[in-house]
Amino acid sequence: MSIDADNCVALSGGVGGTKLILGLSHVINGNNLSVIGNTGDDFEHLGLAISPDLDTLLYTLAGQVNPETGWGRSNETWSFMEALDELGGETWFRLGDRDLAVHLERTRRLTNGDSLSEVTTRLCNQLGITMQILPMTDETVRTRVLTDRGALDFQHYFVRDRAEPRVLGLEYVGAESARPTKAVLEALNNPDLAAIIIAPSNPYLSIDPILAIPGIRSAIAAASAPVVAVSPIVAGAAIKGPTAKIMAEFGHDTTAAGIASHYHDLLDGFILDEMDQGLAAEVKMLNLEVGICDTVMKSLNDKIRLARFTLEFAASIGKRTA
Ligand code: FO1
Repeated sequence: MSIDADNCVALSGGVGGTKLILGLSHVINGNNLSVIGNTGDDFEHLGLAISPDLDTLLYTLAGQVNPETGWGRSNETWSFMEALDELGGETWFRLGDRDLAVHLERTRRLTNGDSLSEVTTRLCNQLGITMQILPMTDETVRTRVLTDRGALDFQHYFVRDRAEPRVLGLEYVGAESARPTKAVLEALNNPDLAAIIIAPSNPYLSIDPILAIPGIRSAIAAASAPVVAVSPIVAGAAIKGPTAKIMAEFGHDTTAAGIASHYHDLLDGFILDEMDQGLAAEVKMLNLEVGICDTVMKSLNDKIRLARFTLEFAASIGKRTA
C-alpha cells in the first residue's frame, strides 16, 4: 500500500542510507518522495564525472543495483577494467562496463552545459524512476579527509586506502560558497511536507556535506515537518562502513546516542534499534522523541517495515516546540 498524501524529503548518502530510501519508495507515492543526495563523494576520474551516491540511489530505485556490493550495476561486466589493467592504468576504483555508460553520459551532458540536477533528472526518467533524486547542489563540493597520512580526496581515503588512515578532521571544500538547488529548497519549503528523514548514512561523510551547504540546514530547521533520523549505529557498531571507527577517532561515544547528539539541534525524533533500547533515556535527555524498532535492513520487507515505522513515528511526534 502506498501513502498518497505524504510528501517526504529524505537526506541520504550511499549504500547504507539508500536501503531506507528503497523502503520509502515502496510506501510513498513516487513523485511525493524527494531524496537530497550527497555529492561530496563526487570526483573526476579517468576524465569522467563520477557521482557515486547519486548513482547508488539511481540504480537502487531503478532495481538495477549490484546486490553483492550495494553500489554499481547488476549484471555487470568488467571488460573495460580488464583492458585498462593490461595497459597499466588506474584500476583501484572499479567501473563496470554498464556503469561506465552512465558516467560517460553524465560527463557529456555536463560538458554541454547541463547542470548536475538536469543530468540526474534525465537519468531518472530514462531509468523509469518517479521519485526525485536531487543533488544537494549543482556546484562543486568535495569532501577532503584530513588523516595521519595527509589530506586525502574522499575516494582515495574510502576506496583506494580502504578507510584505513586515522581521520583527524574533514573538510567539505566548496560547501561554504555553494548554493542548494531550487528543487532542494522547494522540497524543504513545501508546506504539505509530512516528514524530513535523515537516512542511516554516515553522519560525517554523507550527511554533514549536505548540511554544510548554507541554506539547507536553515531550511530544515524552518520546515513545518518533523525531522527524524534513523541511527546508522546498532549495538555500538556501524551497519556499514567506517562510521564507528571515525566516531572513535574523533573521541565521540560510538553509540547510537552519540549519533543522536551529533544531530540533536536539528531533530524532533530519533529512531534507535531495539538492541539499543537502553539508550532511550540518554536520547530523551537531548529533548528528542525516541522510536524503537528493528532497524537492520536485510530483506526488502525489512526496508519497507522500517520506512513505515519511520513515517508513522514522524506523524505521531509532530514538530518539537523549542
Ligand atoms: N566502492 C568501493 O569500495 N570500491 C570501488 O571500486 C567502487 C567503485 C564505484 C564505482 C561507481 C560508483 O558509483 C560507486 C563505487 N563505489 C566503490 C562505491 C563508492 O565509492 C562509495 O560507496 C561511496 O562513495 C560512499 O558512499
